[in-house]
Amino acid sequence: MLDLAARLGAMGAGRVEPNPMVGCVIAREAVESDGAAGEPRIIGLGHHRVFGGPHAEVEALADCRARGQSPRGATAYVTLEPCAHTGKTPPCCDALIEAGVGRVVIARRDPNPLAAGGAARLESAGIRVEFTAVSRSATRLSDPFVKRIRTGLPWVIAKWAQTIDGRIATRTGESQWISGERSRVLVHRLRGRVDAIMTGIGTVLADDPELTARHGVPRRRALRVVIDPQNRLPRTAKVLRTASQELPVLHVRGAGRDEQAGESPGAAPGVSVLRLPLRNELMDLERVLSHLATAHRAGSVLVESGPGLMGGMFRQDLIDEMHVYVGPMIFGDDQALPPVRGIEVEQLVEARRYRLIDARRVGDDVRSVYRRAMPD
Ligand code: AOF
Ligand code: ZN
Repeated sequence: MLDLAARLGAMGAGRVEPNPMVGCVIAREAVESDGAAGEPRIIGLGHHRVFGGPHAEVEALADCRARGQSPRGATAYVTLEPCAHTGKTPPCCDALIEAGVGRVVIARRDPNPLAAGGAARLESAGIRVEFTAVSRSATRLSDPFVKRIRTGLPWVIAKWAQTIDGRIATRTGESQWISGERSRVLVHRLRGRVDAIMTGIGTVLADDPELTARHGVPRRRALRVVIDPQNRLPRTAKVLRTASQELPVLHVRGAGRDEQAGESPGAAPGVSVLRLPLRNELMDLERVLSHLATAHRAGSVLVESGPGLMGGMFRQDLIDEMHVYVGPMIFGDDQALPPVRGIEVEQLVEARRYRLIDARRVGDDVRSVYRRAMPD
């Protein structure tokens, strides 16, 4: 039931953030004629659809009623602890209490101090409450939200396409296309769900990408961010030429000796410049992320870059999730570009480790999704 709730909740991706994706299933435990517990029967489904809209629990209760079913005595399975606060909507725990549900099964506690406490309130109303980690997908669904509440940083997804032997471009920098068309459609969809898309100056100089979502209707418009410590971004770059109020660009560059750190409007409409002090010619990437969170309310950032910036992100341990596309080809050239560079590893114990969340075939490619393990 929680797996199903997680699948429902995930449908809110790109529409609900910075609030959590949340799914809810209401089911009634059937009792067989001999008194034994039968298969639970689903009587209501709901998920948080849009930022500011009704929460998952309220949607699921409404679905019960629309089906002519009473939630009285039934079990609500929710991916996140029902809220106890009046935010943009009234508290979900009160809605569940009023509806008379008998039991609430929850995948994760709400880390948001403003909304937490729902479980205790349900219990004091006589409802049985169980927390469980049995459904990994239900627990993981709120990882981005939990990270933001705990650290103030956005959820960071790295994406790249590589050959079977792990290269993202030939020695001359050619990379179009290692992955197939269907993979690229998925990437455009992902671009349409994040708040910022970040790349490095190397990629801009080599590929001149536009970094926009060009498949279907994007759910949100990402701020395009170019990390350019030495201020080499040419005026003619496509990211700048396509910049507008609706499709903004943030040019992040090193602050000169007597320049102040901070963001200011750039030369063209839709372009702003963030100046940050460099340390050994390098940018403090965590500072960029926290700037994106505070000044641009970014809850999610997609990094699509070459090995240099990617290496910096991994070195500073800033990547939460990876989407790796493997196209069916081999270069066998050690001068070809790797996805990540600049980290020294002598022994396996030093390797950064991730969990495989999903692997699937996409046309002739394989897409693997990895995540860093999150503390509960
Ligand atoms: C959601 N959707 O399904 C649940 C949430 O500002 P509000 O009123 O929408 O409340 C947002 C908070 O409510 C959020 O930070 C989280 O702590 C809690 N639960 N939020 O957006 C939901 N169940
Ligand atoms: Zn709620």
